Amino acid sequence: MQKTALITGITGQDGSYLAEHLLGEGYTVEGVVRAEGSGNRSRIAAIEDRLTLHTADLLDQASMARLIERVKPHEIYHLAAQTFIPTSWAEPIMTAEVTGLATVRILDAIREVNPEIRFYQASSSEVFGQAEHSPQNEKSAFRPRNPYATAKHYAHSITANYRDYHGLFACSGILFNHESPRRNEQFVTRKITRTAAKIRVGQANELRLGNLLARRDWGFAGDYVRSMRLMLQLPEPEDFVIGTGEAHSVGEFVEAAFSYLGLDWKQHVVVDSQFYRPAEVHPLIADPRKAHAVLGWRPQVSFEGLVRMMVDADLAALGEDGQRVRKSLHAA
Ligand code: NDP
Ligand code: GDR
Repeated sequence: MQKTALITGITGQDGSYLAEHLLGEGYTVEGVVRAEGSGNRSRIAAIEDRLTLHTADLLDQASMARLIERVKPHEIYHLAAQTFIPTSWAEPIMTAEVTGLATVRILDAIREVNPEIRFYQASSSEVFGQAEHSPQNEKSAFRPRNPYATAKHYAHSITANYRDYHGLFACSGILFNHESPRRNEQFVTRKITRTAAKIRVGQANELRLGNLLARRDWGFAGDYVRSMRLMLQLPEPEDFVIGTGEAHSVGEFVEAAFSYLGLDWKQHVVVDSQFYRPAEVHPLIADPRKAHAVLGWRPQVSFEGLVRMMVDADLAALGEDGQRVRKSLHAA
């Protein structure tokens, strides 16, 4: 039977990788886009002719219910959210609506229209926040430290409520940071690789960053979307922690990117207090053993491999100069 998947947030980093993955698995893939969105469909441009896109408002439950009724998906992957933590301080109520409450609207629409639909919630390691212990697993306490994390905490809990009370097949994937050449430039990894590539070809000279000691468990987005589909194929719905189990500092990411390009980062990186977080989270490191054992999921791209992939893509986007540097790195 050919399955139909409906993806919210299909224009984002994960949405685009997930759509490609599901198409490869033989799914019919449909996506929800917003009328007044960024309008940036570049991440799905290569596959857009194989997708059906629908305009709907995530905050309007009736419009979501009508859409679900029309599309008749077997699986819904709810990835749309306001995802940048500093924005969640500037716009906490919008973040609560989009990142938090949209989830219950979709769950309730599923309950009304067809409770057999399987639902994936994009939960986040940010729910652990001020974690007491590292690494974190599915049983670790939630101590969200910012409005984004608090909204994700609500969305995570309401997903479990609809599973336990209404019997829906609803899972949360608690994903740790995952990056790619499609990562938005405001996130630190892409900011580093893009600026380092520009410095290498002489289009920039300086990279301004916040806390170089902040640590994250960074993986490759293309690896992580595979876990989403696997969760929805289980006999019973369960939540999973997804990450590499390995943490690196922002400084280590900088060092890896600059040294790959043959640059000395100390000559270019400026620490700027405007990029510091007042409520930094404690070391967030995944304990993904349950995902290994139950899903058979493991990441394939290493930390070094991820940094190089992102630097290579940023070089390639810089025209002839960038492509020349890229070739020289690969010839070396
Ligand atoms: P992106 O920021 O790349 O994509 C976000 C998506 O949400 C885009 O498609 C965007 O649409 C859409 N969106 C944003 N605001 C709205 C809105 N008001 N109404 C409708 N759609 C909206 O995020 P990622 O792909 O990186 O993340 C996917 C999900 O996974 C998110 O829920 C995120 O919180 C979660 N997550 C991500 C992690 C990561 O490290 N990447 C880690 C843990 C969780 P548009 O293109 O129109 O702006
Ligand atoms: P994060 O990602 O907040 O973990 O959220 P981000 O890349 O923004 O920050 C990671 C760490 O880097 C430090 N940092 C900087 N961050 C940014 N953005 N810019 C800087 O200049 C800079 N300098 C240092 C930050 O302080 C932080 O410690 C991402 C998002 O994808 C969320 O949606 C997701 O839920 C979590 O990952 C898991």
